[in-house]
Amino acid sequence: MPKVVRTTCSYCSVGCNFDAVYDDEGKLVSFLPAKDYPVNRGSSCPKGFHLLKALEVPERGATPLLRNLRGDLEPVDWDRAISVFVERFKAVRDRHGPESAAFLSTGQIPMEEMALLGALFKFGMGFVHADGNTRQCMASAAVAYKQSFGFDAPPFCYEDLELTDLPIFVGANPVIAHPVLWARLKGRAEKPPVVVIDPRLTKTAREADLHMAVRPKGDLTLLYGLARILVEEDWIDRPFLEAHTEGFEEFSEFVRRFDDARVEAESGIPPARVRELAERIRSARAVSFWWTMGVNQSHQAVRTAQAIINLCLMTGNIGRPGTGPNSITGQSDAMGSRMFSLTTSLPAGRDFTKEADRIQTAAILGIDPGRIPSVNSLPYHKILEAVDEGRIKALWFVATNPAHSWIDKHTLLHRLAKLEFLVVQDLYPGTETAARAHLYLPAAGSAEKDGTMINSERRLGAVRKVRDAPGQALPDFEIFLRIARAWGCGDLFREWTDPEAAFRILQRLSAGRPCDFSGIRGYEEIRERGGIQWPFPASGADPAPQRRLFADGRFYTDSGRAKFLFSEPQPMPEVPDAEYPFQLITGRGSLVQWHTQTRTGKVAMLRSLAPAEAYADIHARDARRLGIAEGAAVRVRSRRGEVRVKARISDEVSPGQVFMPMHYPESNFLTFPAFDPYSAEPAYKMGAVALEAEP
Ligand SMILES: Nc1nc2c(c(=O)[nH]1)N[C@H]1C(S)=C(S)[C@@H](COP(=O)(O)OP(=O)(O)OC[C@H]3O[C@@H](n4cnc5c(=O)[nH]c(N)nc54)[C@H](O)[C@@H]3O)O[C@H]1N2
Ligand SMILES: Nc1nc2c(c(=O)[nH]1)N[C@H]1C(S)=C(S)[C@@H](COP(=O)(O)OP(=O)(O)OC[C@H]3O[C@@H](n4cnc5c(=O)[nH]c(N)nc54)[C@H](O)[C@@H]3O)O[C@H]1N2
Ligand code: SF4
Ligand SMILES: [Mo]
Repeated sequence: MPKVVRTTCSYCSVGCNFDAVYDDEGKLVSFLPAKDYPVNRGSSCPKGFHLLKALEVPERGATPLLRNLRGDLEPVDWDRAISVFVERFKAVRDRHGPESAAFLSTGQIPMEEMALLGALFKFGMGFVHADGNTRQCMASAAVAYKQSFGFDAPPFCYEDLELTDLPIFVGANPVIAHPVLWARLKGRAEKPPVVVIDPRLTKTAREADLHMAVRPKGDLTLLYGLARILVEEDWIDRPFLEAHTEGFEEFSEFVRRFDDARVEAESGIPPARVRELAERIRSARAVSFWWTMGVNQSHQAVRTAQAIINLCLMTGNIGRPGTGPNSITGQSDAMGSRMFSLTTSLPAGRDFTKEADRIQTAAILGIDPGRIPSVNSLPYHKILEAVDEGRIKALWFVATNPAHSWIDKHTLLHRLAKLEFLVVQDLYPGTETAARAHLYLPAAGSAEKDGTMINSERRLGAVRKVRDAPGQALPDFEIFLRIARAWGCGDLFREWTDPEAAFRILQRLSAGRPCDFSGIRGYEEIRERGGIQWPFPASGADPAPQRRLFADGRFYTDSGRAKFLFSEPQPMPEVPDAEYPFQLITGRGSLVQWHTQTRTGKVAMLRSLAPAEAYADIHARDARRLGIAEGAAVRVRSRRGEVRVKARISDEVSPGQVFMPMHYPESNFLTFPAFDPYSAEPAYKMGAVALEAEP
């Protein structure tokens, strides 16, 4: 019998599983999508299929690297790397206090590692500030759910895609970003009509029955306009509203201002189309909304997400099969990070600022409550402002590449250059961020270690070691433990001997919380059951393999009711004008490219399927007017910077729009640093630019 090890893909949040099969000599002979895993059922996309390829490259970091006096990164052993790490962070803390350093992490490492990092940095090393790249991605959805439902609780299971009569995608392009989910929808025998709300004619929009090419950030007005029609026509679920929600009367009063004329002026969608969608919502038995970055990355993201939630609440499209206001997350473990990274909240949604929560957390962890900071961390952009102002002197980046991915890159690079100490922990020493580090720590990748990740439908999936890490590269978990011991706080982490021991600690932290998974017997049971969705409490767990939340209409707020939250739409902070006449949109460009391409860019097969150089999609009419030919070099300028890329004449954009994929280092030189007021998520999908043909 050949040995088989099953692991979770560490690219997107769909959470596909793969089987690594070994021959009798222990040699890995195949790596294939798991046939009986309930998420992907034997299918996958090319990224996951080539997951191991990105790890098997010579560019991997095999030893720690320390910047020497000549300014070069030079190999050192782990003892030296860890002692420099501890010495420098201690020096910063002793001189400037507990608020003078921060870590910025990810949604792409297992939750056991994430939790250890947070606990080490805050309770062990005694610092206050930390955030994740999930801020770039999911913060708006997390805050929207928390405010409306009382907990960050995406209510759906993937099966809802197979049960819905009317899936409505808002600011989402799953054909390239969540391909296996898209395939599950498209694989249905009876095809439901699909609605896509996106300013671009994306690959997803092309397959829609109704594509609403909304004006960028016009969604909020459009969604309020829809709500107004539903109220006026009384196409609402009164019994549900009365039994399970609060604030509907105020909301129905508020949406009266969104008459046809206003909705058309602000969203660009004509009244007949808005009414058509309202009628479809009214006549469908099970309506579901699926949103991602077109909603989350905006100056009014939280309210836009809540406008979707409100539509579901008022029509009773929640808690039933095929319904829901469903935010699909981005990274493989974004949900684990939201629950356990100890960045903006204590584990399992507890609050740093509440004494009772600190005491409870300390008791479960067996530590002194005085070790837990009583203030919240600054959000990502405020951490960077503090670097600029000299209040933060040291940063530690774990599994993220912000020198490429953060908004308004010139400003970011200027700030990174001010740091006294910059540590980057990554698979590769050549990332744009690692290349700027004083100290680089080589990490093992997901298929080189053990742990757990939580996918978009709240399913805990197992990450398992299927190959050895190169050279001296170590699992992040082991790096954190070594730092803890060298810092002198190893005692606090006595119980955190390995990832599965850490998992048991996280189970205790989850007990009694909405995300309770204390009923799982251990890693083996996650594997046996094909992943397990939270909640899965120690007593009374529902063993059904597909579960959704709120079937009983009870929410996690104090009153048990869901809240209607809304506010007046705000103008975009930067709009096209005579000098910068084009609307910039950024996002995913292809199925085979992952973010900053540190991984997918190293796999020949994937590289061959995407453009090698940065490009901008331009509508034919604009290209003609500006004398720009297909493939020609163009200069794209914003008030933040200027880049040279290739022109791609495309009908995916409308006249007046320019789309640039985020996978190339050029895009974020142009983006405008605006942030949602509640979630502090960057508004990557806006900004005004000018275009010129290069001579
Ligand atoms: N192949 C691939 N897959 C990925 C990733 C990857 O890098 N590559 N990344 C993963 C991650 S972390 C994430 S977060 C997800 C992101 O997945 P998606 O959110 O689906 O991807 P994006 O392209 O960022 O944005 C989606 C759409 O938002 C639209 N949009 C822009 N502005 C607006 C607006 O104002 N209103 C509306 N309605 N739409 C707007 C854009 O035109 C775009 O088509 O993908 C995940 N999957
Ligand atoms: N203009 C624009 N910018 C954007 C976006 C956009 O739509 N437009 N989208 C934003 C979004 S949604 C996201 S999520 C971010 C993503 O931005 P980033 O997080 O910066 O992107 P990645 O390329 O995924 O970087 C992850 C890094 O982690 C490393 N890594 C992988 N596995 C491990 C591990 O196990 N351990 C360690 N230590 N390292 C590991 C990889 O090598 C890689 O360098 O980008 C954001 N930036
Ligand atoms: S769809 Fe997502 S989880 Fe599945 S194989 Fe592709 S990248 Fe991995
Ligand atoms: Mo993301």
